Amino acid sequence: MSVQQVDLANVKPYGDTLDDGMVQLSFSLPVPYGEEAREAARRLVLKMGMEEPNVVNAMDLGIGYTYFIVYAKCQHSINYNAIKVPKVEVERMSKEEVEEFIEHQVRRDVVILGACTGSDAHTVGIDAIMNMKGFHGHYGLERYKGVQAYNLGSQVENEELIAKAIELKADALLVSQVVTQKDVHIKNLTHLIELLEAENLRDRLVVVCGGPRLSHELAKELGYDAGFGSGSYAEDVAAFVVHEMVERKLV
Ligand code: B12
Repeated sequence: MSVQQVDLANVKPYGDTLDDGMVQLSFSLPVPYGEEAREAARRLVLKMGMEEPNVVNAMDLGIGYTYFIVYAKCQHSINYNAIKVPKVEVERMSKEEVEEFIEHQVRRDVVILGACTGSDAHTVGIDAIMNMKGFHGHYGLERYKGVQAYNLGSQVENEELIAKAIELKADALLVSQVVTQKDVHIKNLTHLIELLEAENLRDRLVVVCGGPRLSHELAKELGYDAGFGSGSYAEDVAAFVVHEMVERKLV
């Protein structure tokens, strides 16, 4: 069987055969379940510029709402070759390599404070990075030799995080933001940087944020040293923090 060559300058969605454009969409409409609802979904997908919409599932959500799954054909393609995504540029290191780096390059314990800040109550992300047991088989920072890791939990006010950073002489702050409704994360993350600047602490700390809807690009825009999204592990952020400390002579 010969494998068809992919044209990376014109990449299209793939369902059955290469370049067939097949996509699956799911959405809800505030209309009662029925044939008119299915037709409304079909027409909406056509308006999105898709071709051959096929409403494969419609589900009554009650109180006049319907949920749909629609298959359709996308006509657009993208030039994959032209994509440049700003990423944290640091060589990947294992836990043991980070520990060795700390021993030989930092030569003292690294104090890292983490919290999910503001009204955000999602602890699982910051726990995945910090807690001893870690996530997906990747141990968290609490288990690292040479790292003093303090996980303050969730709903931590920025002022409280800064007070702890001063008390514990932190080297790095790890801020988790999971809720992004009404851009609450932007306001909260910006507020922290403003407070750090007002306290003359910004330059003395490595400040990193993370969460499923955060990118490195957004983090940099907001004044952070780095941003980590879904699928990050403790060693990713640890490698960044220790390299940054050495580079900025914070050791
Ligand atoms: C569990 C959960 C909850 C639990 C949280 C329990 C707890 N102790 O954490 C409870 C029930 C409390 C909850 C409440 C709410 N939730 Co909720 N929740 C979830 C859910 C199902 C899973 C989140 C999770 O645990 N993911 C697993 C972790 C491991 O992934 P992660 O957070 O992405 O973390 C990884 C990376 O992002 C990164 N990372 C994260 N933080 C950091 C920080 C740093 C420094 C670094 C380096 C990396 C990093 O590393 C982690 C590991 O790779 C998501 C939906 C989903 N499937 O994602 C909704 C979700 C996050 N919740 C949502 C909402 C809206 C809410 C509520 C507002 C609902 C409500 N109306 O009350 C409340 C908010 C309460 C509050 N004040 O914050 C929305 C957020 C939408 C948005 N865009 O803002 C989601 C996406 C659900 C949805 N589809 O609507 N929720």
